[in-house]
Amino acid sequence: MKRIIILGSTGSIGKNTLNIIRRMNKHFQVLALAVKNNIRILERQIHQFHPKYAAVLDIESAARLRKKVRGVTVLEGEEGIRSLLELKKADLVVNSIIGSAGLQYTHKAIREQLPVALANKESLVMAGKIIMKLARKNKVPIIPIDSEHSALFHLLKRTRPDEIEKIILTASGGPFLTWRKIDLVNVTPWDALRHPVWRMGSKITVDSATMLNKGFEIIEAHHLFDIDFNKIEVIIHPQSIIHSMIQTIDGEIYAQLSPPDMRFPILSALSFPEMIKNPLKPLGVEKIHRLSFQKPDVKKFPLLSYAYAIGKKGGNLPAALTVADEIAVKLFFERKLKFSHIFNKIKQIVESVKFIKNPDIEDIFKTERDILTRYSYSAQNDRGF
Ligand code: MN3
Repeated sequence: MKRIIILGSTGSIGKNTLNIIRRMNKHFQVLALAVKNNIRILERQIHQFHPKYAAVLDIESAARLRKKVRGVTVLEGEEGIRSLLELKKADLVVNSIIGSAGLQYTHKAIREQLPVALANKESLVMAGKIIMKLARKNKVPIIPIDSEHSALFHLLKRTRPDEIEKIILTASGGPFLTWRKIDLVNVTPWDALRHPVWRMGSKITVDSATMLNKGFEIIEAHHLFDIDFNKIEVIIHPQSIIHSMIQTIDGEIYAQLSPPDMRFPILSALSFPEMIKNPLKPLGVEKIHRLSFQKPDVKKFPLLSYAYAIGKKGGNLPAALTVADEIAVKLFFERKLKFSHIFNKIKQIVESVKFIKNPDIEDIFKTERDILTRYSYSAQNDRGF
């Protein structure tokens, strides 16, 4: 029986994780749940899963929850969430917090030698070098939940690093794949939120529309698998059936296929290093009539090549890119920034940051704080989970 802590349990990945745990309660047990402020859903989750601990980032919401639930210790604030990661009984933490707010908890979990099932890609985008080095030193596995990286994690198990010619990250292309560049100027948040294949949170859906999500995933893959940027390729695959591929030096290509349902990579992360029989219906290959692929249009989606460039420069710039995107997406939702101006806004913010070549974790947090302060963006209220 694995005892699991879920950070961000009321978000899309958090709910899918609980869905899997409910179906597989012989294997998994919820030890603690943490949320930003959605205590209405958290209360239901507490009644259903009986965790020993809960943590709520928002202090007033934590106080309200305490009056409503019994038999569960309710902690509060960032400190409260961090203290969950010190629980000696925990076997795994699922970090599904949204955005840069998730980094500190990934870092803390690894310091506490707690294995991490990582849905918060920002942790690796912002501080991949630091996180991976610490994980190696503390012998802590980081198991990706992001579907492409989950695919690669399994595909790469059977090969040596020198056998890899390249890895091929698939991308759905998002809602604007077939739109003309000129029509992207007047895109509304509503247009951007209509993702054709995946049902996800709103931030990642917009990132998918700009394709910066794929840019982040390139940086994530670079750190997670210690693979050169030049060996990472992106291919558009609108059906999202193949979640990624690897090409070995002998010219073979290996692919991983499953339905576009996050519960598949979640189950595989929860059960690692074991493999457990999946209660969900697997892909019926006989029902697939078409798998198509095309090269991404980097003119239409400039953030994709920009993310490559920022990833290669490294240092504190990928962290700046992450935070700049959070600000730009927020402005877009507030209708203060046009969709077609997201790229320039992000570029402008990243270029204003002082470059640090070999940052430590404090430099990363400082880079983040500096940008947020400049845009008077409140970390407590606006971000995460
Ligand atoms: Mn993905």
